[in-house]
Amino acid sequence: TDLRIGIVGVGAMGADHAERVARRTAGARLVAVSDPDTVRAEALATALPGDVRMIADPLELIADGEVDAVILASPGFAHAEQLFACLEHGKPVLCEKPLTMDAASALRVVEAEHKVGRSLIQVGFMRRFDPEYAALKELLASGELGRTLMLHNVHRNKSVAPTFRSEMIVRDSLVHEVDVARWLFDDEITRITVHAPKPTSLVADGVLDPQLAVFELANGAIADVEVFVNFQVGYEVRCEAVAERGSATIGLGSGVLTRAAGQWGGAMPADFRVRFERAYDIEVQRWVDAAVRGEIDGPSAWDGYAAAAVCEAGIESLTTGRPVDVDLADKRQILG
Ligand code: ISE
Repeated sequence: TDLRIGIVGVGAMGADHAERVARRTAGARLVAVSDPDTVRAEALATALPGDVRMIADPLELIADGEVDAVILASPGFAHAEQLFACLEHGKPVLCEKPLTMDAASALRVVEAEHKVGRSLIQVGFMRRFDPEYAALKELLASGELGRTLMLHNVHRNKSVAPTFRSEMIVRDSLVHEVDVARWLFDDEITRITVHAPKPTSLVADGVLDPQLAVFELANGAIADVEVFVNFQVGYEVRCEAVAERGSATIGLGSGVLTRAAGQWGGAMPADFRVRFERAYDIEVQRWVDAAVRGEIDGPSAWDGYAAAAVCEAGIESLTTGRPVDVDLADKRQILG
């Protein structure tokens, strides 16, 4: 029997996941959607195949007896309460990033899950499922290039909503590279510095876009990230890992690269739903398969917490201009 899934929040990402679950995830069935914009949710429920109910109240959807598992694609500020509800009802949940808005609330989520005694929370750091990132991880882990010394990352959006201010750029965009760095190095980030040049003239006063972040890892490695969410051209995510005996770059062109008439290049995707479509498909399929077994198969609540702790320090660095040490709880003390 199919895993019956309810989706909370059907904005861009939630609607994309709704399509995915309803049409192309094996062993899963979309049974309910929820959104403060009930008209939008109702329209989506009607348009999708199968019997999809619109349940206005997200907590009601989570508690619903017909919902076996939940995808949270609501805004970050709504996550904490909804995650606690999923834990209370013992429901597996794939939670889009950020896990919560700050380190303290994220740690409370980790502790509450630990009390339940089962891994119910997986965080939507989908890059880990992107075939290019996965190949990069495998190459680095093989040791073929020696020890990895540095990462250079570029993360650009075509544009974002005006509500996407400086802190959101850290918490909602840069957070992906926080996870990528922790994952590729299999280590924690101990210090972060976030610089900002004079902003692009295309954002409102006070918005620091682009930003340039530097992460220092416990093992002595360093990662830098340019994050620029109003790049205008298209969506672009690149990562170059520099190791002792070579470097490896991914994200150079997710389509056909042409060389002609003294130029080279190709098309650029408009946003992450296009660039990471395969990653999201794999992420959701593996989450569904694991949920049926009562497990998770991807970034854990701890990973979401660790990222929140780095982002919180990053926001402080962005405002002070100084490096900020990351205050991370002792994993063994929390999880035993
Ligand atoms: C968006 O919320 C995402 O999560 C995307 O993956 C990221 O690239 C983008 O910058 C965010 O706006």
